Amino acid sequence: MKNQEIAKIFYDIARFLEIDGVAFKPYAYQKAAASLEGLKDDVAQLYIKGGRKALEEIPAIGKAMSDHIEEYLKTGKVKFYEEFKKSLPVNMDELLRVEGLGPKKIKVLYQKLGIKNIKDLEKAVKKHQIAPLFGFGETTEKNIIQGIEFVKQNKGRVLLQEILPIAREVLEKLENLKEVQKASLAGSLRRRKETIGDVDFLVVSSPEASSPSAKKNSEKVMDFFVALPGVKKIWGKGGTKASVHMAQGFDMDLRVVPAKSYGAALQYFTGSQAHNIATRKMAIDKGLKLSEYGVFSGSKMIAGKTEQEVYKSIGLPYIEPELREDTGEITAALGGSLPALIELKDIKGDLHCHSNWNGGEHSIEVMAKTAMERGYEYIGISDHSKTLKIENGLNEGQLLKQHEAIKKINAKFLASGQKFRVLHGVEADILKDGSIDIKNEVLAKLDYVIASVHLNTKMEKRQMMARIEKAMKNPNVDIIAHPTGRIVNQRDEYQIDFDTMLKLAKETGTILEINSSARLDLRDLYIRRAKQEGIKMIINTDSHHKDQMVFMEYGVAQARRGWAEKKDIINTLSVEELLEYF
Ligand code: DGT
Ligand code: CA
Ligand code: CA
Ligand code: ZN
Repeated sequence: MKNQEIAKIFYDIARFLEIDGVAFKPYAYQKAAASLEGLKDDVAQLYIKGGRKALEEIPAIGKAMSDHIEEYLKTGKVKFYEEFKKSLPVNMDELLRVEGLGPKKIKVLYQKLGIKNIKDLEKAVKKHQIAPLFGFGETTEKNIIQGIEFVKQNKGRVLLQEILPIAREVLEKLENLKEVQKASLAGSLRRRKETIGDVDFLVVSSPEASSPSAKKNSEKVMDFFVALPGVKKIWGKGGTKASVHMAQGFDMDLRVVPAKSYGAALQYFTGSQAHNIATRKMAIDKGLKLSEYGVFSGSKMIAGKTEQEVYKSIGLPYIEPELREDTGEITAALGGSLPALIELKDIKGDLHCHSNWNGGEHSIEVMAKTAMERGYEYIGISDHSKTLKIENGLNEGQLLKQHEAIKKINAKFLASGQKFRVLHGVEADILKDGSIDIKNEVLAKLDYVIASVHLNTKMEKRQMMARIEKAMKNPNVDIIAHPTGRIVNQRDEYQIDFDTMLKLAKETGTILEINSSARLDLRDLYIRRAKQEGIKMIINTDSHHKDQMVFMEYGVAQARRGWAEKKDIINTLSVEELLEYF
């Protein structure tokens, strides 16, 4: 599909326009790009069938955008875009990964110092050439140095959200092969780590691997695997092991194991390595040997078929993959105090959703319908507030109007005998001084209030904590969204002191959000500490499009990695309980 390619071009054009200081237009391109990304149909097909008219019917696509799309479909290029690129021939994607650098600064760096990529940037930093530039200074240079470090550390690891859907598709294809009896994800993906080095699959081929024809079957699986669409390079292919490089930029490993060893192999290849070392040691202490082939007492195999059986044989209950990091799960397992982890089905609603009243894509009704289809009992609409101009944030008057609109929608649900409820919230900005950008009398009318830091994020720790303290102490504020500001693979957290944040949350009864988007904020270790302190959390998706509500799964996975149980997460409550809580 060409949709993604064109969306990427639109995003890039938006950046170029931003650099040139063009008003409004960048936003139009961003909206068009997002619309293409969310589109189920292939634009090329739409164009073939319906021509220009069909293109202009795509949401957020006007005349100019249709011109670009048509040109791209015909020539593979967009001239408007090519000219921008010529004027600024830098690796924009790479440089933008450096926190502290925006498109405008990148242009200055190119014009003044000829910087085209991170390598050039590093050289310039070493020579201390950045700080003296107009508009940069010592602080910016320091931020850039940190930003480069961050990019380097995270190199090559792909976001869970990006990779899991692709891996699942492959898994399904494997499962559908008649030569495959059983298949599973393994490795960090099964543990749902927030970033993934490579994808690991484990397969039992049918019939039994010990029968004479088994080898052939496992070879067929190998052949299929290395011929999957998207495979760009084959690192290796043997009788039971294959490894490939995908066009999307990551590797995938596949192993075929005999059914009698499946549990042991799954345990081994799920990892983590640290967890494996700990379990192997437990086996040794019992006079046993644990390997990817099974659990052995001398030469006798005593377990291996299932993971349950493997754990049991070394004296442990089953341990959920998300816990397998050797961070106390073995001790907890031995003491019978493993957490009963929260599950996706426990979630009764999503309270951080945006509508087209602000920068979201869909009406409140469409978002509500999507939530119902997910089996939720409620959805919370929390549009941005006026400070966030890029999102068309709402002011007091608009919020009050929205309140009436939501009342009407709820009246309709009630009239049709449906239990479903739309709750009205807001995602209000925490200003530099910690005050909320919406008047308290309006906040008080809403069902709940989310407060977040979006702007002025480069503050000293003490200032930032004072800012957050003031926000939490506002009696109208119920939830702090994405509390630390980090974005996986993109941005480190703000200068915060998490202990203080927990203390304040406890004092004020403020709920901390686990944001399911690429932020995955809170991160797992913070979730665990919040839980230990008895702080309540909420798992939200921050959806700006109805299709993003499926991201709930990732927030839940993150919560599980943080040992969270149902009782720790408030959107497992019924709507009545929840409203009472607020
Ligand atoms: P990744 O791919 O970097 O996100 O992380 P993993 O955990 O998926 O690591 P990977 O793909 O290298 O290996 C998959 C699992 O196989 C790993 O979690 C544990 C196991 N494993 C691999 N190599 C070793 C090893 O040298 N020792 C032990 N104990 N286990 C290993
Ligand atoms: Ca892996
Ligand atoms: Ca691997
Ligand atoms: Zn939001």
